[in-house]
Amino acid sequence: MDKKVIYSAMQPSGVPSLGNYLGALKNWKNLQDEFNCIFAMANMHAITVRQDPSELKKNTRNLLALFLAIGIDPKEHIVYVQSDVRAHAEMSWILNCYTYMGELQRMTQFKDKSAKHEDNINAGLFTYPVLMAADILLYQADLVPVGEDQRQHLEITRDIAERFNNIYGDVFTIPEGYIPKVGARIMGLQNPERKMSKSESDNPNNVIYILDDLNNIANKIKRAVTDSDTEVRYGEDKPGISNLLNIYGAVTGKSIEEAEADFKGANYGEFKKCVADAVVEELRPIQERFKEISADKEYLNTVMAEGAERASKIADKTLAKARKKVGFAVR
Ligand code: AQP
Repeated sequence: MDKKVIYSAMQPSGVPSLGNYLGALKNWKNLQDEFNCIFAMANMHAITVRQDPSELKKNTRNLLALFLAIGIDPKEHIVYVQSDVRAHAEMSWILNCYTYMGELQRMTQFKDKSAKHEDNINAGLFTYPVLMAADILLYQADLVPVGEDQRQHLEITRDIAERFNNIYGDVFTIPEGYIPKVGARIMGLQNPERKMSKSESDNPNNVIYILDDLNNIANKIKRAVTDSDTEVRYGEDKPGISNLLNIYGAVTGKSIEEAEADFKGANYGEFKKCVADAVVEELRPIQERFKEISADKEYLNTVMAEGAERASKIADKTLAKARKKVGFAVR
């Protein structure tokens, strides 16, 4: 029987954060045996926020090297740069015409990002979820492994696909979300009320970037805000400690209850040291492999070219189907 298809993407809008890693990348790696995977560097999404062109190029290559460093196998699976596959832009336009303004106005990411980038509330930021729907639907994905913050975008993807299928018959597979139990929403270390984001630059101590110096990572964790209590316990009244428990659980593969049990009677200093050690040991081999892979420019070029070709073949097939349905000429 054919394996099911997994699709996921990440924006090269900076160095991925520990949130991106625990909410998405770590799971991508583990899903490779069971599924046919397609992973993208979503640079078309990244330009919804102003990017420096040479930085964007560099971040895109680094993101590819990171995908490979965490263990994504580009021979077995497809890894590509979004803008290398033209079908995304075209499908996105078609789907825009099957998406309502009211639906897009409800998206919390649009509200958050427009508040953050008041000087550049562009139409791309507003229609971001439609491009994301095009990404997923072009590859007839069964499952989409994402963090909690993308749940709403996944729901709108399903709504758009169902609407289109209801009019034209079965064009798109309706995708399911695949959101991890632990690690789906990693919060800032200094502000555990807000999610950790790779593009946040105001307070570097709030975010762990997965290519940060390892000593620096340990120090950021040791400086993370906690509370005036002494108990290592998960709870709404303890956002800082809960976030660290979540990080520890996601890194070690333990449930929150198991993580709490590990620190029964421990003080905050001991607890933070264990969390820091676990994160550092998780990231150390990834950083080492990243250094090797990112130095091999020719290899990265080959992976990108092959990925673009393989992804285009699948995407073009779905695009042709949709074009025919809406009454465009089949090329
Ligand atoms: N804090 C988080 N905890 C768990 N998962 C997270 N993800 C993002 N932040 C967290 C997951 O990472 C994947 C890739 O995200 P993205 O690059 O497409 O965009 P994003 O969700 O907007 O991530 P950032 O880091 O906040 O990027 P910027 O700062 O550029 O907007 C997704 O699966 C996401 O759920």
